[in-house]
Amino acid sequence: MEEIIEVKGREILDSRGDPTIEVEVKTISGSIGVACVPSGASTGKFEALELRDNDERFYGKGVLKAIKNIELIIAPEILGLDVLNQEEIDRRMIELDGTKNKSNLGANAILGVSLAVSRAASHFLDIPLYKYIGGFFTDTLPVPFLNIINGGKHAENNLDIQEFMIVPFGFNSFKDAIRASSEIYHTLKNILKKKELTLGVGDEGGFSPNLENNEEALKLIVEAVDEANYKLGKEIFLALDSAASSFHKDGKYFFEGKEVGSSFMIDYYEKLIDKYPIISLEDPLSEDDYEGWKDLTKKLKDKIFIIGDDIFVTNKEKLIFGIENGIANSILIKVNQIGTLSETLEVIKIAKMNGYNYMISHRSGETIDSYISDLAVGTSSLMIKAGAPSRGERVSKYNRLIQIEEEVGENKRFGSEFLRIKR
Ligand code: 2PG
Ligand code: MG
Repeated sequence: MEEIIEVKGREILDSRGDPTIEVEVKTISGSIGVACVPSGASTGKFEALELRDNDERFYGKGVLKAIKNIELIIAPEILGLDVLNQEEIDRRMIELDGTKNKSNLGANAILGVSLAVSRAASHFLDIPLYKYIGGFFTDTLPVPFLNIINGGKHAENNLDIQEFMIVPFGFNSFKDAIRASSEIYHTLKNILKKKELTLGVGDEGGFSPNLENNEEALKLIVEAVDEANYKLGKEIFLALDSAASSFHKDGKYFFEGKEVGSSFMIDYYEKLIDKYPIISLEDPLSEDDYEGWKDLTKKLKDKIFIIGDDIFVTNKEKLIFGIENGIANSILIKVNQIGTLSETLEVIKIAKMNGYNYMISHRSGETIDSYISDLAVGTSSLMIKAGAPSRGERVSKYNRLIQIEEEVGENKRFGSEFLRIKR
């Protein structure tokens, strides 16, 4: 038993310069856990609610109400509880809030406390966070998905698809995978420069040029991989997050200047994956387009990871609905979509039990907190995405994984699960 004696919240800035919450939890013998809350831009309709002040400060984006909820409502309820009892603490916060989407206290308030509690617990036990989450034998590093060209709501350019990622899994270690990614990123920069395209970046650190169409982004990446002397389809694969809800309205997709239906989009993706070594499609269709998702899943489920983000919002009921209806074969995991560590772990367990893969993910608005890196190792996740190999709030995640790899030792299993996928 290790009593919680203090819970404090403070308003800090995230990578977009908007306010977010940092929480500090202290225990009786002096262990401290600090955690920061991320924030999305292309958010799913059914995500847990991020409580904002909506007043004149920060153009309405202040989080003082959520901090007040932490200090005046949550703290009195959990002071004196055992910091090691994560489930009980999370359950109490969920009950205190009393709503389905945490709109009363704010999912940002609840999540900050939940994550900080787990960190304080790991410090008290003097073990790394990934071991606290996953047990003593967790030792597998996830394959990183690095978003090197940004579009959609994350950039001011004309690309409809939000994320164009490289997936370096043909390497012996995480460290080597990151080295390759960084070299490709810099080669891509040179290519853009030569073509007199902008070198400006989007929210996740990837370049954000205006291009003729979405496929051009893939062509540029292919060129960069080649010029950096890596083997496409062997060492480096590709992945997309379309975030398709953001270009879908009234049952239609507004894609590359045309108004099209889901069958057009499915054809488009089928052609792309025939042409390029694409290993996953995230949110290829809108969160409302269930029939389209079923169709696409039937056609592509044995070839690639089909990852549900906005359609599942890290929510148990939504995932179960998806499993029962043949929607996707993988789920994106974002802690702030659901709001507590315990519920996040429960969703991952359901995915595992049903043969769904899962990818741990950052948000487009981040801080330097690398919690998700420990979460990925702690849950033995095959995959993590944390943006480009550039900018502090992105590289903090990759750098933490480099540290963890050093601790657990390089591991032959790095990326090996991917090899099971037939292409
Ligand atoms: C996504 C995420 C993270 P956002 O769509 O997967 O890349 O973006 O945080 O804006 O929802
Ligand atoms: Mg997404």
